[in-house]
Amino acid sequence: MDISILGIPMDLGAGRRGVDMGASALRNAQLARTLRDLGHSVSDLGDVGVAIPETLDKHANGGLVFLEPIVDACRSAAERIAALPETAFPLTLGGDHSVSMGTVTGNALRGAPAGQGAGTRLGLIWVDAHTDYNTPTSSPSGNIHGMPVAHLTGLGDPRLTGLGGGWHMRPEDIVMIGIRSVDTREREALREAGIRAYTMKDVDQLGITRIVAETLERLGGVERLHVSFDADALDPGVCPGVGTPVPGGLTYREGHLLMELLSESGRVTSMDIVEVNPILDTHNQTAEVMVSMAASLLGQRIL
Ligand code: NNH
Ligand code: MN
Ligand code: MN
Ligand code: MN
Repeated sequence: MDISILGIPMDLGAGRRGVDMGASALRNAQLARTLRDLGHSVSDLGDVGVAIPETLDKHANGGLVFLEPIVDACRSAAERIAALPETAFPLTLGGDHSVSMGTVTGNALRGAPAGQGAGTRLGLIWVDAHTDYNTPTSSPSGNIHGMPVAHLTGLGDPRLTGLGGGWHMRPEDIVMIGIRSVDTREREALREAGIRAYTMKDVDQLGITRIVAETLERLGGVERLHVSFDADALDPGVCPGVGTPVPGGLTYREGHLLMELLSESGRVTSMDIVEVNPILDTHNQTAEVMVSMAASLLGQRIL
């Protein structure tokens, strides 16, 4: 496979500083070399430009923290990804999870003639402790990293919902896995939208194998699948370097099994790794675990 790595070193959407260094930590954990050793051809496209928070007015947009610079970074990321050849596998490195408004949009628009809406349908597998389905009005924090999925489906601030030039995700093409922290008004909106979300209770009861089988069946009519992997989906004991740790997460093996089974399906065409915060980490453990997750999704096997 031709893997294209693109960094989006942004922490403007998170409540704590440091996830902007996540892309660097992942590169430092031998991401490219690990994937080359699996036989892939890997090119690192470098980083998208992101504004420095200290140079900005945090509340220039009322309750929406750092809105304009987040829109700018997401737009740059979407443009870079949309321009990649259809055969490339974009592997995007956050940054906080608001980057996914740009990466998912860019992947949805790949293969489409410029300015003419989406190419083939994209399914979204959101691996996260959180559902990230807040809107500016429902969010308790104002942090945009808690809002990307809502905006991808067209709910929220028009400057963020407009990134795809009128394209939006269909809620029925979204599946979430690893969920264990949902805000009150977010829960209502999520139910209304009909998004399938597998909580940690579901992981305990059904197991990853059944969840992946159901997910692939639900997304059966979708040509391409994007995996957006928030490091906080894994248990904080496995991935301590995250800004909003929630106990009771996916084990190391559950994370790998999820990636291995998705890999075997042969249907995943792009991936994000987000929310890796080296400032809060222990000896880059979180970046190393996330590199190993990417390796499992991209073909690494035990035997
Ligand atoms: N739900 C909270 C919020 O909207 C926390 C979101 N934090 C995340 N999401 N890390 O993945 O502020
Ligand atoms: Mn997230
Ligand atoms: Mn987040
Ligand atoms: Mn999260």
